Amino acid sequence: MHDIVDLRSDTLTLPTPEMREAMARAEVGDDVWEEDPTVKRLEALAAARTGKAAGLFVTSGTQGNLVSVLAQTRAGQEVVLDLHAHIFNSEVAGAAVIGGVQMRPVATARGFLSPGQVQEALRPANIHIPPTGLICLENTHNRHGGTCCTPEEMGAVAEVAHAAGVPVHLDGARLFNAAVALRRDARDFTRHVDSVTFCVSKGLGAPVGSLVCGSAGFIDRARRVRKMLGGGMRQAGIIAAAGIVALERMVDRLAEDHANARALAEGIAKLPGVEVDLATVQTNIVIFRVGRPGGVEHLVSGGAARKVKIHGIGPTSIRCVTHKDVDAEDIRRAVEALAEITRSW
Ligand code: TLP
Repeated sequence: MHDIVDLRSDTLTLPTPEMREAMARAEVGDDVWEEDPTVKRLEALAAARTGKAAGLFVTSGTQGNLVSVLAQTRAGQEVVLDLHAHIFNSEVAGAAVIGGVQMRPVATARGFLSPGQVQEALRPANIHIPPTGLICLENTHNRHGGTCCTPEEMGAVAEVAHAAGVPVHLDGARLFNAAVALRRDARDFTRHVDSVTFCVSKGLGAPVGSLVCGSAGFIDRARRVRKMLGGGMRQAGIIAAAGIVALERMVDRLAEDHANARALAEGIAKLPGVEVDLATVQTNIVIFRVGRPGGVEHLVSGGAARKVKIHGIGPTSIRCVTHKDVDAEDIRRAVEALAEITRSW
């Protein structure tokens, strides 16, 4: 039980005592010179966990995605992705600003492009038309409520892209949530893609950082792009040490977050004036709709007054994210707080 139940994001997780211990003890060097042994260990571990040849430690999921897009495209190309993809909506148009690529968003049912949609979006060779440079997938899908797609679904999409010579990037900020939820190895998902970003700073609890993984050639290019973006971090082993603990110790427990999200969603589903699609609650995110005008603000401020922090993500939607710093008792308190607010509607 915690004093404040903070459901705004899993990015709010605090490092564990074991992480702080590992950070204090970390052996470090200048990582731009590729001389930080702890960063190298984390990169090798990330590459192994995703079945790729090499890994690169980056500052954030946003930087990981940007580095991946820039390392695989050139200006004037088009990137095909879901309409609600984080890369399209929440990364400040970095790929367009810095990489000169055009985004081609496609509306999908659960956040996942189908093979047919990818086929349709691929551009023909024509002097007027921007060539397709990359397909981006997101698993789990944040804005669709933490939904997962299976490795087989990803494979079918990648097959279409690869047949056209187009690489595939996975924004796997919450890849391990998908792996735990579907009881599959992370490599089952990543074997279909050319590059992947995943975050150690979200549900896995590390204070900072994400990993980009792919072939050795891709990582060489990505390392150069990271430097261009100002992401050469010198004695970064201090933070990489926490990332190692995150990958070694914090993956399996994500199942608890998923159980808590389910309990939260079931509690919310019983409240008047709100609507939650329980089928989308597959991992640690619960998105629910509030029909009443001003209802989102009312719930967010009423929750805060009861020490339950939730996050409005639009005029009629609220997102709650479970994580290691929220337990089953906190979930009961959150449901009770929301019930109290909706009783007085
Ligand atoms: N998501 C954050 C916010 O930016 C919305 C959150 O609280 O969920 N891909 C996906 C799917 C993400 O959800 C996020 C972060 C990122 C990339 C970017 O990661 P960071 O925040 O490390 O740049």
